[in-house]
Amino acid sequence: MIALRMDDDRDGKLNLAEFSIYAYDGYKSYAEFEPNGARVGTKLEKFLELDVNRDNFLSEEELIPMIPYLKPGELSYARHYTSYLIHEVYMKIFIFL
Ligand SMILES: [Ca+2]
Ligand SMILES: [Ca+2]
Repeated sequence: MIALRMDDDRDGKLNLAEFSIYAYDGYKSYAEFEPNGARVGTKLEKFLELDVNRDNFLSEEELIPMIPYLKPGELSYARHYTSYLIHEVYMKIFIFL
């Protein structure tokens, strides 16, 4: 879904260049207007923060925190989808405990 629109080299993931071009600017312009003003990190800081498995690429799963910034028109959908995924993760954690 989201990654594919931004995935210039079509490897299914975003590298730092693709992230910078397609995701970071949108993130930055929205994040700067957030009322509870979290600090807006640099491209590299944000990229490394999102790259949970440290393979230097962002998968669709790793881009989930960016969805509200990437698709503002679909914010309610994104929120719903994210809370669904969070629920799924909690259920898996619960099962493994
Ligand atoms: Ca790519
Ligand atoms: Ca990664």
